[in-house]
Amino acid sequence: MKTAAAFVLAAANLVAGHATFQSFVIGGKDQGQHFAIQTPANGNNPITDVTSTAMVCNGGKAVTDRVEVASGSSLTFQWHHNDPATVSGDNDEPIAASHKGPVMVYIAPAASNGEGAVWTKIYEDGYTGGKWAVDKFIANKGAITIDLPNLAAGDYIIRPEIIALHEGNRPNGAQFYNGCGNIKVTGSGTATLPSTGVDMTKAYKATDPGVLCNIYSGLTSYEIPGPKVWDGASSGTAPAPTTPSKTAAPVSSSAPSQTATPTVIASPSATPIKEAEPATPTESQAAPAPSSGSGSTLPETFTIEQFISWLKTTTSTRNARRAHPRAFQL
Ligand SMILES: [Cu+2]
Repeated sequence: MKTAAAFVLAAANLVAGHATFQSFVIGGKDQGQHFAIQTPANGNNPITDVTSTAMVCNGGKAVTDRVEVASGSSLTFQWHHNDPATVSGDNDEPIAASHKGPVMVYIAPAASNGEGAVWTKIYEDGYTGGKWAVDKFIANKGAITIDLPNLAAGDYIIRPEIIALHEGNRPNGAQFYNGCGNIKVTGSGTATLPSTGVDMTKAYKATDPGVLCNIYSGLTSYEIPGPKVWDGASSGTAPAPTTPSKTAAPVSSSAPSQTATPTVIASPSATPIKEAEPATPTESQAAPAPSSGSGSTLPETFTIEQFISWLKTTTSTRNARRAHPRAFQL
């Protein structure tokens, strides 16, 4: 019974920990919730298949609105855990603290609709000085602020992204969060995007060191996945267009098996998933269960995500001796 109760809490928390991009902030002014933003079809749930079409714009519907922003100026993407954000008492606003990982921003010409090899990375922040980009994101209350390149005036789709690596120690455990919005760049910028960019369904591999990544192993450096940040992205004089940064070798047509069990599961109870935040357990400082080995033990205090990882590491052994081995399959 105890296990079942913990499982329900775990399921609730899985859904509770995520985030979505909800508004632009320009010159300190919020441009309106969902305005010029492709609201994701899948709520705040993560993407775990790096080849999914949701990697492009999170299944959001294209919108015709756009916000105006001057070339080379600062632009902020405001994210929240819930939509709309819970006013108070949400410990996972803007995202669960466990969701450590990098933050990146990509841009594409609006006419492309984001489809194909059209995306250029213009910002990234990974792990520096013992801090993850997500730690700063939380400190900034869900705001990601970048300086736009000195882009030529025109319409663009811009796409902030977070990768949460709290389960990145296992294949297809990393959680991808992205959202797209429309901007109309104004001003006299002259930089034009590289003619070829990356296709977001091919930008990462499940086995990239920055994706299949155990953040609990005392890592001292972190390799941000995907292409390099475009040199034209640095502000100042407009650079000559450069050849697109090389991405990893083309993903073979037989992508790695994506049959791994999905991370997000339906809550077994009928309780509403939103704000079903359990009072316990709190984020502990304890190291999580080891990533490998079926004999792992759960620390005395543990987070829900650690609990889930632990469940997974023990699944195979439990399978061997239980009559209903899939009961706790995540
Ligand atoms: Cu999450």
